[in-house]
Amino acid sequence: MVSTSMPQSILISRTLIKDLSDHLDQEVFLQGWVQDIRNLSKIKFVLIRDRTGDMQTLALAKETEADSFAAINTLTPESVVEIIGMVKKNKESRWGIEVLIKNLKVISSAATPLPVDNSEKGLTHIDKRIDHRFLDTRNLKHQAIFKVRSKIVKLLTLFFDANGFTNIHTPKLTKIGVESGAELFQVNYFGKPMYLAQSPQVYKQMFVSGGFERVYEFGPIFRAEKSHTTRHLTEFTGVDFEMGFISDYTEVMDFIERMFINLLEKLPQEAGEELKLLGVNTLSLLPQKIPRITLSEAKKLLLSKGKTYAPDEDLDAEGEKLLGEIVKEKYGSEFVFLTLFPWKVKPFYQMKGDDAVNKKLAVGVTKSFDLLFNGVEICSGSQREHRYEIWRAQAKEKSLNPDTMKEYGEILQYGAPPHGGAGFGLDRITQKLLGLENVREAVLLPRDPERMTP
Ligand code: AMO
Repeated sequence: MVSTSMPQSILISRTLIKDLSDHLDQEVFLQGWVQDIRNLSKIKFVLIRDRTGDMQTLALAKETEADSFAAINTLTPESVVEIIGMVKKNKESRWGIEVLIKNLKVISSAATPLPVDNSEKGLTHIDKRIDHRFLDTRNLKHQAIFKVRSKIVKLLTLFFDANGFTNIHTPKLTKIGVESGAELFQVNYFGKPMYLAQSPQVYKQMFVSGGFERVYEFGPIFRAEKSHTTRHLTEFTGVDFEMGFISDYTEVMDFIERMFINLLEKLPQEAGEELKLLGVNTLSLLPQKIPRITLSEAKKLLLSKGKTYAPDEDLDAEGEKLLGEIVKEKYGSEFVFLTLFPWKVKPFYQMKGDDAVNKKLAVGVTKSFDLLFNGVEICSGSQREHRYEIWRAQAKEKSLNPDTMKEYGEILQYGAPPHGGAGFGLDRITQKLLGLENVREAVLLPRDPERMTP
């Protein structure tokens, strides 16, 4: 049943739930969703929610307009309503206040039953929640994840900006893929094959060489990997950056370290309420300095836990997890940089370590690093090979034909400064910062080998 009073928004402007306590004993106009209804004969409680919180409202037979009072009998959870009411003190309510309804109008009635349980218990399985994600994000705790994610983007953007980086947008339909091991999705482009971008690697290097010196991009990345894990997606959001005129790959790590410290420091000011709701204290994660250990040192540490690896092998997920625990114990840090990965496991465009380093480690390595956060790789980067002839030779060594990558090679032929950069998974950063079990919790509409909708 819909009340037939005038559109209320004409009469009085909206008050957000978070501001209600500033309006004690005043009439307010609320708009939101119905979270819960308790229907007693003379008193009816309607829990209402907007983007800023939830609030108890109540209707009394004597004080609420008759048609509004009656409308509550047929009200369904998640319907959109408008309420005009008086803010009253109530020591017993969990907010210390409540709103006494004068008029309630149903704007959009929700069908029943709801496909997901949006109550605080929220027992619906994640797959079903994602099937109906727009309903799931009405749960303020779930919504908080994406509000924090949004602030992470803001803080990273500000940091890049403050450090002289230019934001670029590069094509996601491409002709080549350069990430070894990451498979390509082929697209039929008017009868010709193209691929969904596996990374903006070539383009970010292109525009360092294009005179910008420092560039960054937030964008979708596609990987045709049939991985069924809690950290792999077929489409994820990459945070990529590239910086020119570096003297060494460690300069890239220094930059990332400052970027993370800045992020963890500022996040509580930006998303304090959300972090509280999610029970996360990012300041407790704050590193003074992120330990840096070579991959071969990491393997020695893992040996003590019974994990063995060949010298030119990368760590597996179990090794990364174990290493996360060891690092926490040994260095008191949630983060660790692993450096100098074997040439065999890294893409051809990375600069090789010098002979002295290779000899010391008894295996050819690249000037590369991964950043692990709580035992999960959230970032990888390197210094790139900017010397054209060596770049060609390295491609050939990995059985790639440099002549099929002319646009890439050209970047290095007309004056390319020494440069390096890195790529993060925004989804994994959000997942690990908030201590979420599954990366899908941190992605509004995830894509994996099984999920193509909504
Ligand atoms: P890499 O392939 O290691 O490096 O990817 C960079 C970061 O992206 C994230 N990531 C993923 N997140 C979710 N699902 C996936 N399937 C997935 N694959 C990768 C990880 C990873 O650390 N061009 C280089 C980066 C560079 O050197 O600049 C690259 O793409 O957090």
